[in-house]
Amino acid sequence: MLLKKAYTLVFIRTATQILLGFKKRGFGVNLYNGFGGKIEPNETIVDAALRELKEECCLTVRKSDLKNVGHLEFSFEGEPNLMVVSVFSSNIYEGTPKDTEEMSVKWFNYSEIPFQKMWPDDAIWLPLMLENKLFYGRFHYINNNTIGHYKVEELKSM
Ligand code: 6U4
Ligand code: NA
Ligand code: NA
Repeated sequence: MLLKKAYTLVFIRTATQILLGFKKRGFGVNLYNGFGGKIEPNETIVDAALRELKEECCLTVRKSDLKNVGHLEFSFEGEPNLMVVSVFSSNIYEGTPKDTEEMSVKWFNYSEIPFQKMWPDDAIWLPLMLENKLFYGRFHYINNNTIGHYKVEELKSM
């Protein structure tokens, strides 16, 4: 049995661009990603998503504007944990994105997403999100750069 650990991952998007954060420390360091982190005890998934978004890039989103668009699961060779990630997207936000201790923020045109500087699984499921599809993905990593087996599917509902 794998021990499940729950995380959030939030993407802020406009009609033409996506906001990514270049992670300066910790898990996924030196990679661009959405904003998110561990869900704390006594916190709902949505509350955790909004808290991490605020902490990592200083943006505020209303609960009702946050859409759960995907569900991802990651395991790593030789590790007992299953990382379970709820993925959210919003195109309505308040504030101006700011660099923080954890992230340097940057907008990317959809045609210029830096997949070579992101987790390898992103290139597989992120295009579905950009097409406004709902998705499920399960990835097993052999090491931090290499995906072993994986499965991705489009969902009809979350
Ligand atoms: P600390 O450093 O304790 O504050 P915290 O911000 O709670 O950490 P963190 O940053 O370690 O948590 O959470 C990992 C983040 O990386 C989550 O948003 C999920 C995301 N993530 C993990 N594996 C991923 C992967 N393979 N592809 C991806 N995002 C991933 O796109
Ligand atoms: Na984080
Ligand atoms: Na964090």
